[in-house]
Amino acid sequence: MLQNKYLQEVYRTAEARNAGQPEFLQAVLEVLESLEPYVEKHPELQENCIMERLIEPERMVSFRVVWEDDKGQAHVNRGFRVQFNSAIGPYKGGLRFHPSVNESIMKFLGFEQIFKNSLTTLPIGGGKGGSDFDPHGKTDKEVMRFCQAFMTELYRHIGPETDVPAGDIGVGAREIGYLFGQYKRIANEFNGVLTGKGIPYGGSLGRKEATGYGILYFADEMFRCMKNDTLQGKIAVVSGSGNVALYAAEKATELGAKVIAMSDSQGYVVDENGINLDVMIQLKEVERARISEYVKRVPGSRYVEGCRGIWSVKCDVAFPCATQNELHLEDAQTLVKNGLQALVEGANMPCTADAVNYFLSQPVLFAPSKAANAGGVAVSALEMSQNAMHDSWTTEEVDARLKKIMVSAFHQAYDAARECGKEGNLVVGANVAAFIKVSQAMLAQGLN
Ligand code: NDP
Ligand code: 2IT
Repeated sequence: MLQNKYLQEVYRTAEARNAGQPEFLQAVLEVLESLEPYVEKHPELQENCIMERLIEPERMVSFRVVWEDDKGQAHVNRGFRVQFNSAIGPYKGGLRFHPSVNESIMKFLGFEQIFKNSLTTLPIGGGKGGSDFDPHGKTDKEVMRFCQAFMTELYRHIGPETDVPAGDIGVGAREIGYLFGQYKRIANEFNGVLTGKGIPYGGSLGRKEATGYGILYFADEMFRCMKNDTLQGKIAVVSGSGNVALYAAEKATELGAKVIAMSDSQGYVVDENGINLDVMIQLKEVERARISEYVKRVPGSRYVEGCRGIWSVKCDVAFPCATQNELHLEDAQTLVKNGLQALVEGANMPCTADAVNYFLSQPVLFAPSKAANAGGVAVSALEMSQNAMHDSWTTEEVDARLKKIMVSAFHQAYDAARECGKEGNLVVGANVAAFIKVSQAMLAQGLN
């Protein structure tokens, strides 16, 4: 509950202006609550309407995307790009292709991206985009025609020093390739306008793995500093089986944890021997198959229909890596009852607000997504650097920088929490640390 009059008014206005956008309001409220003590000590924020400006996108475009399927039937989807905040750098953030995409989801993701990008220490502002197009069940040619139609409108709004999209749910290397090809054709420029590109045409080594690996570098530092412990021997559950989940599971295994369950939107698999990641990557990344196929290839594993049931699997560390609000209060209670030691958010805002508050009230480590999953966009920014320099770095060089960035993200959040008198609360810490940098940049740049 907000106590501060100014913040109450900011939130009331936000509710009225953004009615019907629950995900966006959820993300805004969490940030306002975290910032309350800082805002009270800094009257210049109110004088300059910093909070009002922070929650209002600088620009947002919505556009029609018309494409043709393999049978010659036309289809219409809606495309978006939210250019949320450019105080510390060009807009940067992914594109999501999923039937659930709407204005609320675009805006919550763009808003979160401002803070996440600030925590990377790199000069990138916040943005997000996407479409309600569903790549599931489409042929490569259909996906290509959709991406070409989408970029035919988007290209005029983006640029390597203006706004640099990348992947998110439903947008991986295949989609980025088609999007880049169309951008290049229309703009007649080969540049770093997109990240997550294929390695032969300007992609960064390590970008594919970066979000997942980064989550584990963050978790490892958190265990060391806050529990004087490591991930060695821990039982882990990872929801999702997309880009983030697969490489989170891979690095967790490398660090000595045993990942015993993973999911997709239909159900989850449990493998007490530890998920066989060669099989899982082949199924999900190469064959684009359902996760239920796993049990046909790995004896001794079992499949259960329904994705939320994964939180009933007993574990020491849980990594929700699928989507927003996938973990509810009851799931949080079940996990804690089963002995959970840490919850590390891999997806953006995967825990509902009451689940987050419950975890924070328990003796459990809680790593918020805007800090823990910053590794993906951080390596995207490293891809931008390499493109601007017409250079390419080795996997080792990129990985060393990623590790340093994730360790720094943890310490920024941890230290800021302690300075606010909320030691151990990384939600408050991440929001405050990220906000200080962005608000100082906004104040320095005057009213705009
Ligand atoms: P992918 O498309 O590669 O994978 C998404 C996974 O989540 C799939 O297993 C998918 O299952 C599952 N999923 C998607 N929607 C739902 C849903 N409504 N209910 C249950 N399961 C669902 O996406 P990513 O791995 O890239 O993204 C996962 C999360 O991580 C998202 O929150 C994204 O915003 C966040 N993220 C991504 C980054 C990146 O670099 N890619 C960086 C930072 C955060 P199915 O295949 O059945 O749909
Ligand atoms: O949520 C995210 O941080 C991403 N989807 C990655 C964004 C990026 O620009 O690499």
